[in-house]
Amino acid sequence: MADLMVLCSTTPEMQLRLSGAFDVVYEHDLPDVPTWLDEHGEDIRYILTDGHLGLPSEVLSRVPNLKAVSSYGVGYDAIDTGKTNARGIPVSHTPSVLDEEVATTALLLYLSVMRGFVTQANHAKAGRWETQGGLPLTRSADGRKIGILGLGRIGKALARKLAPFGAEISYCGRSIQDNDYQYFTSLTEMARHVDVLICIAPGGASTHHIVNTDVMAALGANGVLINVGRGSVVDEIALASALNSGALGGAGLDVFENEPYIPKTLREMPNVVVTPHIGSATIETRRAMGALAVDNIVEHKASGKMHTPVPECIHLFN
Ligand code: NAP
Ligand code: 8YV
Repeated sequence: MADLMVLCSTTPEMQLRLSGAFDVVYEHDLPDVPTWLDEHGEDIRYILTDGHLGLPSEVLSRVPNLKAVSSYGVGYDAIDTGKTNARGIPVSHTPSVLDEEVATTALLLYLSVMRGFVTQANHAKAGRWETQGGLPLTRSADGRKIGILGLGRIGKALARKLAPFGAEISYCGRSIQDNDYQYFTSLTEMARHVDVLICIAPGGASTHHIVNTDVMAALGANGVLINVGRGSVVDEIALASALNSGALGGAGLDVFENEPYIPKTLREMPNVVVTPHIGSATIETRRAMGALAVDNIVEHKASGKMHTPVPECIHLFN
């Protein structure tokens, strides 16, 4: 009788530990999850998922005895914590262990867009340097004004990594913080002030499309937008239009509104660098995230506690 359902992909290390603590059923082994749950859902006590898959309502509604959910990732906008809280089910995620990796991804996108790195590399690899000569000059990534939307754990790691590039950092969020960076309450005002806007804010209703046409216009024709937070934060249609018209100078995107779909216009523009949601995707960081995701449900089974519950469900442990 399986007591743990795994919805997300897992590493061999995670599978080994899970099999020692639970009777595991993997979603990918089932021809049809809802049909299987209609028969066995009462036995499921734990679910392991990730930030992409979240907790589908057709799963949650079929597991009446669910005790806890562990998500293999820090962003949990795909999990309806209102619904899980209403049933007294705690949710955990994997904060902190991926900060440096995701910040490095943002930095790579920033440097790539400013220096036209992907276009330049493709030009050289395709042998076009010999036949067509060099490409136009690019823009320096040194000494720029950079605005961070979402100066949280990852945003702070990114600000630190930008310091050696002489970046002048400002940030926008719901609250002012105790640091030396310049704070903006208005995202449009910050966009007007900076050369580059880097988004590392969570998804969800409160951030949906907050990077809109006005924000892109404020960044301007030489402005650059980088998004490593969630695709839903940026109005993707407005972005394609701003880049097409030249109202915005360039973009570096790791996250998209309808992943894994990336609009063709964004894929084809030379001033846009796209990556397939690889912010945390290294062996080392996924190992740390996997260990924490497993620790959370193993601990819950042993003691009823979790190491890193999401803030919305902390009260369930009091
Ligand atoms: P965090 O420490 O909670 O930081 C989130 C920041 O966003 C905070 O500074 C918060 O500041 C700000 N924020 C939250 N809601 C906001 C709103 N409505 N308007 C403006 N700012 C808002 O989270 P984190 O660990 O740094 O992770 C941030 C996000 O990165 C995750 O939620 C996830 O979506 C994304 N992520 C992406 C990847 C990837 O592979 N690309 C990997 C990991 C994480 P205030 O509270 O002051 O508003
Ligand atoms: C992962 C992420 O790709 O942690 C997050 O919020 O977006 C990424 O680290 C995702 O959670 C799947 O594991």
